[in-house]
Amino acid sequence: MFLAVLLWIFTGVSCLAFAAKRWWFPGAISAHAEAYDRQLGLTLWACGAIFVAAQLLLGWAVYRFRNRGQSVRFSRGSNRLEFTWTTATAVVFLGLMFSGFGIWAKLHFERPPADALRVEVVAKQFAWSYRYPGPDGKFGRTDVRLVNDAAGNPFGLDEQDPAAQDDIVASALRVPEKTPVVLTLLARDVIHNFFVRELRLKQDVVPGMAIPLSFQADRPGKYEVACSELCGLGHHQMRSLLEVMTREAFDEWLREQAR
Ligand SMILES: [Cu+2]
Repeated sequence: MFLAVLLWIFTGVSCLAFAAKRWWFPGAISAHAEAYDRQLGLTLWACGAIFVAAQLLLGWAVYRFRNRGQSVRFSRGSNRLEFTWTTATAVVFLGLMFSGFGIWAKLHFERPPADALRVEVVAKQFAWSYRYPGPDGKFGRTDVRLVNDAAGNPFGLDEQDPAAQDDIVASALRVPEKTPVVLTLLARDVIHNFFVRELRLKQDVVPGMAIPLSFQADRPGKYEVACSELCGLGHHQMRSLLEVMTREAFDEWLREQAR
């Protein structure tokens, strides 16, 4: 009896903890992030409903078959019940998987528009750097031998190349709101991970690979870019800023940098 009540209380408290949303994600700032949240909500509702039903039934079974001095009885189970709930579980599981897969695939496989803002990102122990092509719209040549952090050249920009001279290198990622952005993620040493909570985006950055990652942030503000792959002793310090700006503020910033 006591155990049954305890189970029901435990179930109620768990539901309340979720319903209160006291410890929840920071607000979503992109359509992808909102779709992702809806998918998570759907998964939580499906799992939550099954969890509550299972706990209530368990409590009921504990209560109903409590020891009242009766003789023991055994059940041989039911094939039909087994078949029904196994099938139902498979349908729910696959349904959730396929609807979630669509959100993931849209982000990673859909081609961004040709006029998307392109930014190169280089990750190294333990900092992020960002490169914009500058007014000519072209990324200049880089050479790994020219990489020099002390001189402010984390990309190894080759100043001999005219296209490189106007490239803008920054330590924060600034993007205009409601604009498609394509990042090219590069790593100089070990595996890092580009993670912005509000975008619900997380992508490994792997040495030797140029990994494209697109997003569109719709809400201006400042958000943390954190490295989300344990990459060494200074991993905890490896963070920078994503600043989503209004179109005018961004254009102004770009002009300022170009000067
Ligand atoms: Cu890292």
